[in-house]
Amino acid sequence: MTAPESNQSVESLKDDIQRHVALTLGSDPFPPRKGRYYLGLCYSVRDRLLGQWLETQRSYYDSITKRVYYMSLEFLPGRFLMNYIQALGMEEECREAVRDFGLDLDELLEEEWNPGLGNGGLGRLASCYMDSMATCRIPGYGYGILYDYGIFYQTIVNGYQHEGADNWLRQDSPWVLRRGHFMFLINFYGRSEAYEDSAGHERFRWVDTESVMAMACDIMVPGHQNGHVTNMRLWKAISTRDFELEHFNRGDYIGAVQSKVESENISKVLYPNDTSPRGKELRLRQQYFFVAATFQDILRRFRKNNYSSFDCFPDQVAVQLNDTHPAISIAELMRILVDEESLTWETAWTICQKTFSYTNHTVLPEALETWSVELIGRMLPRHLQIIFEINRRFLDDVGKRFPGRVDLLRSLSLIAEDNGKQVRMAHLAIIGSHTVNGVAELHSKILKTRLFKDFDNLYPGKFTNVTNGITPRRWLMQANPALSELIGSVIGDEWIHDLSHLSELAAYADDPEFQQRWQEVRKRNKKLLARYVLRKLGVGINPATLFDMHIKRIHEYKRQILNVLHVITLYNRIRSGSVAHHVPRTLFFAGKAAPGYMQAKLIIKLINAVGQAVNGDPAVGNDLRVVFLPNYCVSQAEKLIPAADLSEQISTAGMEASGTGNMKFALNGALTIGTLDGANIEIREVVGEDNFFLFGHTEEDVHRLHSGGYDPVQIYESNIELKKALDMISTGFFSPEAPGLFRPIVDSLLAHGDYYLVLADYAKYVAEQARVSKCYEDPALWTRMSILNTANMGKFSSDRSIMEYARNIWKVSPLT
Ligand code: B1H
Ligand code: IMP
Repeated sequence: MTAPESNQSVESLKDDIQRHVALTLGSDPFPPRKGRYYLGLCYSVRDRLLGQWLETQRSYYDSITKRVYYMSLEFLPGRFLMNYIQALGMEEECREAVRDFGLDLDELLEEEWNPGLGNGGLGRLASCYMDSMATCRIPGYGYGILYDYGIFYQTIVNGYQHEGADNWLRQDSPWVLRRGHFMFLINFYGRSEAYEDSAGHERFRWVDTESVMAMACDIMVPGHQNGHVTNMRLWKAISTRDFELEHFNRGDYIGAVQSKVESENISKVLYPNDTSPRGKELRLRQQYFFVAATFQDILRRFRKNNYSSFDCFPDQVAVQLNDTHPAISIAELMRILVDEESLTWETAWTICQKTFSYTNHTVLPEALETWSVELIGRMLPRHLQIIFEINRRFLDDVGKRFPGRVDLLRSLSLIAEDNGKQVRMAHLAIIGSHTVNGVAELHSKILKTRLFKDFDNLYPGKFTNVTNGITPRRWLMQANPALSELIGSVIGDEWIHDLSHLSELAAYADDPEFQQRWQEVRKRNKKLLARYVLRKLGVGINPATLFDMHIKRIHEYKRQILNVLHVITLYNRIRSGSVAHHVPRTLFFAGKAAPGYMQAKLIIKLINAVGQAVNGDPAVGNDLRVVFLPNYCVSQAEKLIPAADLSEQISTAGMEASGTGNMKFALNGALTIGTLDGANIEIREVVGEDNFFLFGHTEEDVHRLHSGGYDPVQIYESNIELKKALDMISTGFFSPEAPGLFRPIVDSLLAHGDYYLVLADYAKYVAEQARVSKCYEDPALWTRMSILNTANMGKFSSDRSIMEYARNIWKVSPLT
């Protein structure tokens, strides 16, 4: 069903675009208008992929293959149009076709809204993995929720973050295929009722429930020029007819419509990951809604193969839990197998454990999910019973293996008792899975030796590591066409599906001619970004300065504040003339703060306030500039990263599980200044110590300092530059209209113990930044380091990660 060659010619593409403008959109094709022709192009490209999608889905059935279900409450796919065009290999045709209409492809691409169905790294990782599953031909699906409102739209007003609603579906998306005929019934609330079956056994059923329908909405995810198109199925909540009828029959028309609207709220909005979503009833409803719909779909497919028993279920189905957000799946599959399919508990449990695997993405205690027993009992009464039974059997077993160890029972139990009874979702996920993985070597080690030490003792071999990766298609080929072309001109294009080929670039690291071309590309990217910043912010920046970027969610552990202290230090040095000459820098900050995270929002205000002071000070001139780009998203990252000289990866050691932004920068030839945290460690290993700016306390140091004896005030008192910077913040230098405005930031560092060890790392950070400036002054050295970064990043392709999951965890092979 692949479109015949002739179809892809420019002329037929043009015909298709105009046909869609006229017959799909009902618009006059003349004169050609950007918005309409953008959609005409979308539909024309979509047509060309749909055949491949159908064929791929059919091939899963024909080959009776094991399928992978990647369950994630978040996806951040970024814009689709260019991704589809490049997957089909029709970029040149598209450029020419729209040019013939007097339009520019790059401008049309900007018409597309970013689907913000995720918070940050975890959601973007899920999308990189979808891309790699398609490119590696792993038979799999992504499952999630089609939120009407994605992550909020950020604007900066008077230096403060403002949150706006991201109504991305207002205009319908050409990429979302709504399957209106494809709905599943999802139940909530009610009660669990005991009854006796015909054989006289006690059994349970879930009755008196409220229900809502889940409608399937599909988005295609194509592999790179391989004809394989994977499906991402996102559920949308639709009210049930029964629900409405009940009210209508009572003559309550408005009540009927209102409850319809309320039941559809389930898929209305993505939760921002702040203020631990703990206790938020709607969030648990979202989780179960998506889990229950997904399992009905999984079982529908499984049943199509007419298996005589469920024993072979794990040979057909692998389910990956992207963090604990879908962990209620374990209780749901048990409920289906025991209550509906009448399997014994033991058989059902074996099937569960063979089916699930769980990826942990964080060790921060406030981010580990728990749900109150009260809430689960009310919303999912049968599931709570099942969780209690899983726990009873589990603790029984532990008790037999370790008699007398009450402490162990307490630490391993699914139920935490200290803060009212809470279900620990990570414990459920660990017990119900065959494999648990962390997302970078250090993170996986912390899981085994600290966070889940007792589980690791109990289940040797269950814990493992799969270091995260990123897709080279979006993060090099699409985001950085100029560098891709330069790379292609010397080593060919094989890196696009085998990133290890980049190592061939190392041979050119010292070649003056290649170095010059490398510099030209980087300069060009920086100019493009300067133009974008001018357009967006009205701020002029100089592309000849060192572009220093800190772009990620705003969080205290990511230590934007450490960077700000360095900026203030540079500012003071420039003002006092205490440096002989300064290497001019432009600091880029971008990222969203969770709406309920006050300290993070104050950090945004501080960055902007420091920017205002620095940028407006004539004594500084061009030597230092600070810009905060509002509304960081995938498309903005694609513009920023290829223009970066320096990548800031400065989290407190042990706190950033992996990071993936760090990989995107290094792949594009930026150098990293970073701590020994998350994947930084592995990046440094491959790019080489000499090509990485390292500073800061190690994870073990952090652990030791947290155990006692750390005194930030003493550091403050003994470091003149640090003291000055902090005093300026606390006494209102950057907020003359409200001198105490930033006091909470300084208090967290001095009065409240500096949990993130900002002061402990300050001096080493500033010293390492001086080394950065020195290296930057030697273009041949810097360029060599930059080339070697790109050349050595092959390991961090998400293709490598996905093949590790496939081989070691899912036990699936690529389709041939
Ligand atoms: C990561 C999250 C996360 N870890 C809770 N945990 C959420 C937790 O909405 N919530 O409730 C949402 C997201 N996200 C990130 O995962 C890590 O911080 C990164 O270090 C890591 O690179 C990324 C992907 O593994
Ligand atoms: P699903 O994965 O069951 O939702 O099916 C997706 C697509 O796969 C369908 O639209 C069909 O094109 C194809 N398909 C579904 N069932 C079968 C089958 O039994 N044999 C071959 N192809 C199928």
